[in-house]
Amino acid sequence: MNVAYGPGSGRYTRPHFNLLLLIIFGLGVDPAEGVWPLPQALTSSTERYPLKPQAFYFDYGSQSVAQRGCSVLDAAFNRYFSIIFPDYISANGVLQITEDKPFIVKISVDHNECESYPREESSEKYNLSVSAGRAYLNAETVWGAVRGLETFSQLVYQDDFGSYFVNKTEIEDFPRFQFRGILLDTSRHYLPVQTILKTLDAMAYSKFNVFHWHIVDDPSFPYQSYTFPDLSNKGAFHPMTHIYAQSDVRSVISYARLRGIRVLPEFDSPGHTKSWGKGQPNLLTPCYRRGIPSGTFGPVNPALQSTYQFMERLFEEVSSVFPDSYVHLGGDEVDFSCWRSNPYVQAFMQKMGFGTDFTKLESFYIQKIVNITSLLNKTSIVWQDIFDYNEQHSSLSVVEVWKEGCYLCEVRRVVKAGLRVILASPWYLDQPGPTHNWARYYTVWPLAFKGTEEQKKLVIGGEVCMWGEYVDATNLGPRLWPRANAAAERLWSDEKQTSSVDKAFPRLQDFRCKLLRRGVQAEPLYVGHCKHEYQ
Ligand code: CP6
Repeated sequence: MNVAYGPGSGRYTRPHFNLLLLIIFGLGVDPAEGVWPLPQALTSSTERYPLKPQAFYFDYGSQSVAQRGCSVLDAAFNRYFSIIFPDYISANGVLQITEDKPFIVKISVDHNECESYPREESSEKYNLSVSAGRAYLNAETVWGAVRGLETFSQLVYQDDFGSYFVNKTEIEDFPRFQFRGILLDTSRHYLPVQTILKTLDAMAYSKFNVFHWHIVDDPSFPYQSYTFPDLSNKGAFHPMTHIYAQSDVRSVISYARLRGIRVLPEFDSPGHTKSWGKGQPNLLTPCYRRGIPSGTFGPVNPALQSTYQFMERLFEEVSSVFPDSYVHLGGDEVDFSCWRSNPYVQAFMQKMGFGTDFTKLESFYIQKIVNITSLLNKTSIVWQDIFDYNEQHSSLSVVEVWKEGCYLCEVRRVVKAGLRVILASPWYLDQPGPTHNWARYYTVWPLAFKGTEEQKKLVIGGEVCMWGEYVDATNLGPRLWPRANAAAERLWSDEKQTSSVDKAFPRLQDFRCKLLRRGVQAEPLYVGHCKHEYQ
C-alpha cells in the first residue's frame, strides 16, 4: 500500500472499521503515518530496508557546510543512534566486524550555526529521502537537521523478532508556526534540573522549540542571581537545595540548544512577586489599613525611583545570562487594592495625572520595564492584561493571550493593533483532566478569526502552560504527555491534513508507545497496549 499526502495529493481517507481493528489487535499504523507531528508532505511505500546497529551510521554530506566537529549534529548523531536502536548494547568501542553493507544517513546543511543558539527566525525546514542503503537529510540549518533526525528516528520500527526496518520514504517538512512553546513553573514547586532536562528531551520528540521558564513567582524565588544573591538566599524554598545556580541555568540552556530549543525566561512583575520582597527590601508596596502600614505587601512599588534602578540591574543580568532575544515580563493579574491603600502611591498617581485609574499606573510601570529591556536589545513578551489596559500601547511587541472565553476575539484585537500574538488559552494542561480530552487540545484553530493575511502572520505560535500549583516532578510527565503532543501537532502540521480526531487517535496512541520506549511517562489515551511497556 502506498500512502501519499501533502499539497495536491488530495484528502487521504481510511475506512472506519480499520480503526477498530487497529484498536483490537494493536497493530499500529503505517510507519510513515506514525511520525508525530505529521510532516507537511510525505510519500512512502511498503518497500522496506533492514537496519543493523553494527552497520549503520550518520555522516556529513560532502556539500555540507557543517562537518565532523559540529557540536549540535555530532551530539544529535549520538542521541539518535541510541533512540533508533534502543536495545543495542555497543561493544564498548571495540569495532565489530560485519559483512553487512552499511546503511548511511547523509546530513547536509547550508549554514554553519553549529555553535550558535536557535533564534526566532531560524529555519527548521528539512527534506528527508530514504531509499536502499541510504538516507539523505538536507536542511538550511542544523536546527532543521535536528528536526529531520527526529523524524527519521520515528520512521524506524522493529518486527516481532526485534529486527529493525525503515520504509522507502520521501518527506518535505517545515513548521506551520515559528513559536511552539511549553511553560514550566518552577516557583509553585521546585523542579529538579534533571526533570527540566527530561522535559526538554520529550519536547524535542514532538518538535517543540521554546522552553518558557516561569522561573519565579509569589511562593519562591529559586533563580540564584549573582547581582542580588539575597533574592534566592531569602526567597527560595531553601537557599541551597531549592535553587537554580548559574551552573544549573547554563546546563539547561546548553541542553536545550543541542535540541534546537530556545530558553525564554520570565521574570513576572509587578504582581506575582511576593518572594522577591524577602531579599529586596523596599521593592514591594507596603499596604495600608486605616492610614497605617498593615505589615503586608502588595505588587512591586511603581512610585519609587529605586524600583527602576533595581529592575535595570536585574534585567541587565538576565539579558546576559539568557542568550535568547526574547524576555517575558509578565504583567498579569495585578491586584490594585494594595496600591490603592498606599498614600505615597496615591500621591504619585496625582502627580502623574492618572486620577484613580490604576491600569494607567500598571501601563506606566510596564512601559518603563519594556524600555529597560529594549535598551538591552531584547524583545519583550507580556501577558494580555497589559494590552487590555491600553490597546494603544505602541511600544509593546508580543502579547501572550491566556484568558479563557473568546480568545480568538482577543487574538483579533491584538493583531489589529499590529502586535504579534502567542496563544496559550486553549492549552492549559495543569488542571487534572481525563486524558481523552487530548482531543480538546487538538481541535484548536488559531487562525479562525476574520483578518487579513498580514494580520494572521502576526500569530507567531502557541504555548502549552503547565502551571505549578498542583504539579511537581512526581506528576509532571503524565500531565504533560501525550496531551501536549496534541498541541504540538496543531502548531507544526498543516491544519487541513490534521483536522480529524479519528485519524489522529491511532497515530497518537502509536506515538505514545514510542514515548514510553524513550522513557517518557506518557499517560494512556484509552484501552490498549504497547509492545514495549514503560519500564
Ligand atoms: N500564575 C501566573 C498563574 C496564572 C497566571 N499567572 C494562571 C491564572 C489562571 C489560570 C491559569 C494560570 N497560575 N503567574 C496567568 C497568566 Cl486559569
